[in-house]
Amino acid sequence: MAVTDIDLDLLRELHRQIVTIREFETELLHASRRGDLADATHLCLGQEAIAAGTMAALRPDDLITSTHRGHGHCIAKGADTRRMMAELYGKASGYCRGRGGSMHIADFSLGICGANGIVGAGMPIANGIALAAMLKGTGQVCLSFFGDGAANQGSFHEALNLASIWKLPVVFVCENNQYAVSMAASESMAIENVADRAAGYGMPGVVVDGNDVLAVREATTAAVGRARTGGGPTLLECKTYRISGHYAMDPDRYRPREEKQWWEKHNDPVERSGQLLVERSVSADELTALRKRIRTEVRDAHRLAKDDEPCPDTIETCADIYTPQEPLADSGPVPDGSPDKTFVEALGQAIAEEMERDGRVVLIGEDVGKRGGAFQVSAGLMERFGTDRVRDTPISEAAIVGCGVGAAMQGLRPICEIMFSDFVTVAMDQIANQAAKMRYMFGGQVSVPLVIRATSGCAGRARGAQHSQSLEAWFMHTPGLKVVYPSTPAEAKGLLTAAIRDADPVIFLEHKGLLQDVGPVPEGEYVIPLGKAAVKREGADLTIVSYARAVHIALHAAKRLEGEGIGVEVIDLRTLVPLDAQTLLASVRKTGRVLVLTEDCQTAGAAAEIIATITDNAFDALKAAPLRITARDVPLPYSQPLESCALPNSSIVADAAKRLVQA
Ligand SMILES: Cc1ncc(C[n+]2csc(CCOP(=O)(O)OP(=O)(O)O)c2C)c(N)n1
Repeated sequence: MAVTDIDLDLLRELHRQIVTIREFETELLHASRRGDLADATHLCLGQEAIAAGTMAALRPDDLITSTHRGHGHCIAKGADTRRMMAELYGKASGYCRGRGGSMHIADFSLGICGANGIVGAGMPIANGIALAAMLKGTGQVCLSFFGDGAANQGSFHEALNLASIWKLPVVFVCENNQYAVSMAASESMAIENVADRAAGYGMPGVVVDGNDVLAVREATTAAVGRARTGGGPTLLECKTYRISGHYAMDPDRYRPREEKQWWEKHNDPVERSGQLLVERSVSADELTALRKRIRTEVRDAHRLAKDDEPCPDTIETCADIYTPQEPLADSGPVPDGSPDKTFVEALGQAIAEEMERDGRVVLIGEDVGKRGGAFQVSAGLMERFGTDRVRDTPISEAAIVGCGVGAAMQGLRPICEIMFSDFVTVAMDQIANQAAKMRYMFGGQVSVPLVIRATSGCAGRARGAQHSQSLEAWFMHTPGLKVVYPSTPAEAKGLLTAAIRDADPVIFLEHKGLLQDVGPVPEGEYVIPLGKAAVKREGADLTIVSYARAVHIALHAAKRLEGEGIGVEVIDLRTLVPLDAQTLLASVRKTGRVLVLTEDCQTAGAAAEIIATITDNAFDALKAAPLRITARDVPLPYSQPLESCALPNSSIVADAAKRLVQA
């Protein structure tokens, strides 16, 4: 399209945005050089036209995920530079109340669904955002920005594939500034263009001059139009160059000086967009005045943020990790006459009832649909609720969980199934860096009501080290997650129902050794609020604290000890985060002796944390040092005798309990 055909006001606006980004980033560069700013400030100098050009193709309610180099995206999407500056200075009036900083600016009211400090992480999340838009029928499109370096991350490949097969309304925008820190794109890829990879995922790949704002706008308009009308994703590669170092204080010795100078002198987006206005008879004086005005505005914003805005109150240090919510009503004991069900059936019932009750609940995972889940938990749900809400995925754990994160942020209630908890390793960034941190990092702007279900523990079926591990301690160690691990079919139903209704990310572990257990399960709505332990057996001499299958080992040992005149109280924690310290400590105060039993291994494990809670709060009540019986610190072996030797059993527990009572 010829420049004469473009609305002059639009050209002015594009140039204004480009200049604003340039002035903002230049101001930050100077502030960093003076030592005023954190050095993890990544500037997008030289890349401004991509932000302005892409955003000009969007509706105001369209959405974006951004990167560590995301100031320009935020400004072009309408963010307030004063609040951005305040965030960069860690001030209370910043976008994330000082908790996010340069790499985590978000404004959900403007559709800025978060910049991201993890290279490549935004793309799976964008899929979830787009999925929510698609299922809600809003017509929104999500742009997901990333760099040439990020195109070598697994998350890129998983996300593009999933977006393509699900025809999600997303546009993947690669800002190819030709370097990932010091590594040139030509060294990190064996092909010329990132966009060439689109062919492998069955979507259009488009290369555009990223310093030509109108070309960027035109290409984005086409891609957005395609996405909005059900045509699916596009990979849009904008070729550009960052004219500053990787971060503000980067000495940047790895790029030829002449190369930098060429881009600065001959391909500067500010000059080029200004030239478009000159061609439309806008005077040089007007452009100079505009730049001066913007510079003053940016400097005022900077001064205000640095000198005048207050820091957050330290009382806020631990705010917004979890979402404040009304406590759920406890359905109470299992009614007499409740029909017997397996653990698997109880889980399936909880999901089905919640899907029936709440149209926002969707199930995502490998084989969850046609096959009914690896363990048959979701059998029949695809037929009942349709393929929109029960979604089979490729084997792409990071894409599955990332999709859940994005969809949850946009108001769905996704349940992501990971077949075996051992496989969460592949999705751990999305769990620990994204789901767990979003709410806090973005200053409480957003909640992530996501359930990640995974079978866990050892079923005694010789599944070996990569299908048997107990990984609850990893999740307990991650602020922002809740961790649930039930021991009976009824509790599986009640707790999963509560997990799905919870506003925060919940890791819901299903012990493989319990899946075929049978027990009474209430019909209809049945809720056990998270964070409530159960006293499974009362006793006066010793408390055994446990959860999941180990509870049954504890009960077995307790029964044996009863014959020997030892009264054992068994506490089933049911939820590890939040931990019901009240029930735990009340029992310890009553018996004065405690044994913590887990199938988790010992070092830095769940048992250590539970014991620390006891000694921190009830040391005075203890008649003997607390004891822990755990799995040995080994990857679980395959051979049956070895596997048994690695795990606790009721004889070991009973013997230890006797010693403890006699101590
Ligand atoms: C998963 C991950 N690995 C490494 C880093 C450190 N890191 C931050 S930015 C960056 C380079 C990213 O390059 P690219 O994707 O091309 O974006 P650019 O910085 O060029 O905008 C690296 C390696 C990170 N933040 N996250």
